[in-house]
Amino acid sequence: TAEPTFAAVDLGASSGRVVLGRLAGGRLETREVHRFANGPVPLPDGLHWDALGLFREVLAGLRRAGRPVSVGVDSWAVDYGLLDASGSLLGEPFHYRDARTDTVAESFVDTFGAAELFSRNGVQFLPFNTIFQLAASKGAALEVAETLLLIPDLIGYWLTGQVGAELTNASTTGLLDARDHEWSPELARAAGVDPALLPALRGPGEVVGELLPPVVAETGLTGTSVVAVGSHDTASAVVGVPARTPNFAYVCTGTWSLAGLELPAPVLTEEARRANFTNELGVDGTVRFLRNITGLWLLQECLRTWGLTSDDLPSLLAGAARAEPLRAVVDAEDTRFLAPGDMPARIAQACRDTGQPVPATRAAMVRCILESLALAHRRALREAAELSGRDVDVVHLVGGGARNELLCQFTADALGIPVVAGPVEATATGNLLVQARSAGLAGDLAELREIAARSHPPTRYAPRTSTAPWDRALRNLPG
Ligand code: LFR
Repeated sequence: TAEPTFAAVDLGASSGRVVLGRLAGGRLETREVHRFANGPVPLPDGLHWDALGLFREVLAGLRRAGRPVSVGVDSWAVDYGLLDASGSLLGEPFHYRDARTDTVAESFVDTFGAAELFSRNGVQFLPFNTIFQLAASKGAALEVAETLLLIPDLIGYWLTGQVGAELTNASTTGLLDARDHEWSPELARAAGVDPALLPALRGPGEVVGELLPPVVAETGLTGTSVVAVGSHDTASAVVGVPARTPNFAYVCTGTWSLAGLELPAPVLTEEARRANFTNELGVDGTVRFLRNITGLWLLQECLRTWGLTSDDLPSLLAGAARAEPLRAVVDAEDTRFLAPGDMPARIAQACRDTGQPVPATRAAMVRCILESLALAHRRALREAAELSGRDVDVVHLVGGGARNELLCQFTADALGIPVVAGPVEATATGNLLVQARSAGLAGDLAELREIAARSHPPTRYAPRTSTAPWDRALRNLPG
């Protein structure tokens, strides 16, 4: 048919995909045309991303994309590539799980002042924030670098030759001023870099540029432009939340769980800082007031340690469903779970440290992980509501975890309010909807969400139990 199509490139920390979408009858029809694995690559100088490999997969996906009007790129946040004066990439980008920021981040905060930093950038303390990665950089690359490009902007540059910094992702760096939404030269200098390294900002919906001739030759696409979307995957995922009422909270699940609220303005109070909340920018001037929770990374790393794959998940989850409830829980925000490694051993140690029984079987371990995530979702969402003075009557759980029935049910049970699950591909959905709007086919955020709701009828999980056992379990967690 004649409806225009759009292509979303969505790069997650464990997998990437290219998804086509078009609006038909007020619904977004989507089709995944390419999916590929992603993950950290250990090199002698630390953990990296295979950025060139990712770009090759992007091209392979676009080759199967038909004739899209535009392409939008989103990915995980904070990581970047450096370009020299001729536009060459100076080394493979570091992975945010690399250990080089471990001590630097804390000493940076001590010197600068935690309260001072938060009052300027409004960002949660995570050791891998771009500002700390830059402060931790050694090597010659930074000395000759002319331009820093966040991952989606790097892919955008390779597609079009145009440089820029998309706003939602820029807001995760810790280098953006939380009030005027401009780069902060003082923060850049504090991180030891020339503010000129940071390219001009651009907002979701703006045209990035046209495909370069080698890209056209490789993909066969002519007349396709690249459009900036909410290039932080979480920004796109929140656009794709099928909320129909204002008092909603969300949990964007995947490698991470991002649990919080959409607000019209940042919460920059001392209480919000102490509770380690972040104020990331969303599409249309919204603020994502949320906390990062380690997420399904806990499960992914267990599978890897056990030599299993996602094919083994259904039987593990069936076992977890039969395991004893709330025998042991861990703090899913503990930074000890950040680096790749033997996750079952770390979880066992965390249980010992808090005087709880160590999960004795794999099924018990999986149950412990899912209940710990549910508890962390509850804690973050209740605090978000309190700190912002918002009521929450429904939680939208989107992303990969939406197909995990136990995770959805436990989250509803722990919070005592309904969880509405889906879409699984909320990020690609939000990416595509912003492109469709840029082409003049949709209106405000509420309308985009209405389209999302019509397109992917979500599954509702009502709380089954009282929250009392969860209240008790919470006492086993530090803090
Ligand atoms: C989720 C996410 C989070 C960000 C983390 C690291 O994929 O983008 O929002 O804090 O990855 O970049």
